[in-house]
Amino acid sequence: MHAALVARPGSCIRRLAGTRAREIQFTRLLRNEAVTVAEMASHAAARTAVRAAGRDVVVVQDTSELALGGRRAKAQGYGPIGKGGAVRGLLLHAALAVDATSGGVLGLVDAKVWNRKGGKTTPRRARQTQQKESQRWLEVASLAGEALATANSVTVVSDRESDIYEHFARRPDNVHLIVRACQNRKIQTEDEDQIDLLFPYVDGLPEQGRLTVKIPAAPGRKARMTELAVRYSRIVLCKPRHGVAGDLPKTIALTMVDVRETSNPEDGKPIHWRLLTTREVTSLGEAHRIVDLYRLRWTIEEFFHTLKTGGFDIEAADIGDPQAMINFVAAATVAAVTVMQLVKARDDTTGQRLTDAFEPADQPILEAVSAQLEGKTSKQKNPHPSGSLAFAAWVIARLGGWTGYYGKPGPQVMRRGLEDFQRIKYGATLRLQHV
Ligand SMILES: [Mn+2]
Repeated sequence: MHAALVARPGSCIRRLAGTRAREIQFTRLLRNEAVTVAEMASHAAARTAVRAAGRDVVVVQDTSELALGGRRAKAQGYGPIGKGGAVRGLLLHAALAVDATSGGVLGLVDAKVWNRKGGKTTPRRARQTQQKESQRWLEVASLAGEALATANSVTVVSDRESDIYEHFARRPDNVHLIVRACQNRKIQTEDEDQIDLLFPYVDGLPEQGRLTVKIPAAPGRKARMTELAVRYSRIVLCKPRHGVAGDLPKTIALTMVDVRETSNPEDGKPIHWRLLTTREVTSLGEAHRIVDLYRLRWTIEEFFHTLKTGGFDIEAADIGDPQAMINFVAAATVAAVTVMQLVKARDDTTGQRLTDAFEPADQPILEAVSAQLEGKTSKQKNPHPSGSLAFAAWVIARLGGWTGYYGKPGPQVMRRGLEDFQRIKYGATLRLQHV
């Protein structure tokens, strides 16, 4: 199934399966209870853990809504996503491990795919759903602590949705957090009896320095170099009065790093990030590091882009059975991580090793394929050192139809090439077994 997904993930399931009979077979496979999202995710996480050993790792996590339709999707049993409930679909929460030094993607840490209960949602029901769903942030932190236990350090990074008191209170000892704050929480100041509010307190601090950073391009925004004014301070959060478990500590000591753009950009709003972190910050350099680690969160946005419009077109998969679609999304998630690694490795800027995305046993096969591709066009040599991920990206891109002359291979090409490689690998494995 994984091979078929890499082959034609962007097509509807009927085209994917080929015929009506195969479609039924395929849907049955996806419905098969033995294929679970949890199993696919934990299998991928085990491979990621090997790659993460001894490194400083950032785990970026976020949720994405998969819009699958309106009335028809509702009739098929898809729950509401977004506001208003007219759009139906699934939710995907994904967490990726990234090398904190190079920014290279190391693999999937966790993936959850779920379907919200449909029907009219009362405010009470909506609140319960929200509370249950908010556990996803905490679960990634706890999973990252276990699965990546051999990493040199683990920092879990997430956006404003994850600004949850419990998230900070329950983080594992070996996991640091960087969370963009959205709640103007009560904080304790030097005078223990005096309670202040977080945002006005930080706004009132003197500027402690400036940083120049590159803001990546986004829909409706060009990439730009910009200057950020920096403020940081140790702060003590007070436990919220309502809606938190009784066993949580009354206060949590954290650091806030506040950065804001000093000029107005041509397009969009100026940046203002209030970052809460469990890491200590005592200098401008350390504050800079927190901002850099937070900026790696961008990787998860790129990943969702690959999964949606950029390569896999997952929202166009026409699968009527929500359970089958959940499994389909999970399998595509696993495949899309590899595709993204290859796209990012094509210019060899991340300096990643081949084993960051492939099994060690894949290397001789990739080398053999590379030699064959080079032989056909003498002008075209694989310019990258053997054993580098860039070397593998060159091979996979050529297999995917990239000529090597024009443009750069994107996710579509890598996806096709990876499918071809899996076929070659399967053939090679068969031959080895029969000698
Ligand atoms: Mn988010």
